[in-house]
Amino acid sequence: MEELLEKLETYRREIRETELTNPDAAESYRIRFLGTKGIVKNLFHEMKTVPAEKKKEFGQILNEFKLFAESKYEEAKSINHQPSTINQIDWSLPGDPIPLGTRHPISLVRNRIVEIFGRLGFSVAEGPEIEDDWHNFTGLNMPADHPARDMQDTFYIHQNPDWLLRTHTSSVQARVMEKQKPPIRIICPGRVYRNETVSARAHCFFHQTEGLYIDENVSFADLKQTLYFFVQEMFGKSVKPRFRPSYFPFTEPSAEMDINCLICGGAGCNVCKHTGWVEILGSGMVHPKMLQNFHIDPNKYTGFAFGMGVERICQLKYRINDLRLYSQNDLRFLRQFVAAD
Ligand code: 2NL
Repeated sequence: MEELLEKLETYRREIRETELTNPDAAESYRIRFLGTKGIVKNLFHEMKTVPAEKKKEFGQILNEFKLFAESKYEEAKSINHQPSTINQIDWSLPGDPIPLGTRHPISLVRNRIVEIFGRLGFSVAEGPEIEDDWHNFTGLNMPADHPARDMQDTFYIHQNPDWLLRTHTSSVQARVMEKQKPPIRIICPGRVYRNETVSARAHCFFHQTEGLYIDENVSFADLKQTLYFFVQEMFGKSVKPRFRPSYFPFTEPSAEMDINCLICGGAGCNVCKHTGWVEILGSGMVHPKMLQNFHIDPNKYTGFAFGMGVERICQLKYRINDLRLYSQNDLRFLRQFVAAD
């Protein structure tokens, strides 16, 4: 009995003096003291040698010793837990890359158009893609027998023959003229729909940006200078623009603007159809009938308007030869584009 108590005291000292600062030390300690063949188990076996009248007292002492040995181990486990994980992490490793997307080329070009006209005081106006006949056609001087209204060209909504998918963003300008008095200086970027068979050159939806400027004394000179400024900012100062007379139902007079072909530099290619020139937008002075339709006095106000296809500008800027690429979501295509400036 005396001998056993002495042994216990030695073990207590050993436990107090053991430092369990790493998982390996804690594990050897556990095996030595708390394992199935460990010291605690052996001491309980030695109960057999203790005289019957001392068994109760010694049992208590042994139980206390067992708790003491266990608490040392539990404490070591909780302290070691965190440091051991920290030691396993290599903090010098670079982090996982967060994949960054890129802007769609149509968005890049649209944003650039908006930014350039923004510097001239144009603000962005938006409107619905499902339109009614008045805002898309009739109000815009396109009467019932106009060829663009043909079922072949326009997507109509089954439930109501007055509803359709807008064929141009002029409908947005119509909505602004309806609500706002001049001066009006807006740019309308948006998606438009036409009933076309999809090919490299045609798509059933594409993107337009139209502009409208109505105020007193707005002249054709303002129109030309605004659009010259735009192409120079878009394609660089060396771009060569030219105007050609044209016809649109919403404008009179009307003009189309060409620039020298940036794909072949004038040598002749498919994009410019071997002429050296590519058409980039349509424009003109707002037709007085349109102003009247929206209760704007044509004797007091004049205006100019223009419209361009974003895909076409994009084609010239980034040399994209197939319209279908814009909507196929092929990452090999989409990852190539960064804002030019
Ligand atoms: C083109 C031609 C054009 C307009 C769009 C317009 C809109 C209103 C009033 C007057 Cl509300 N004009 N828009 C005018 C001339 C041409 O677009 O070829 N676009 C791709």
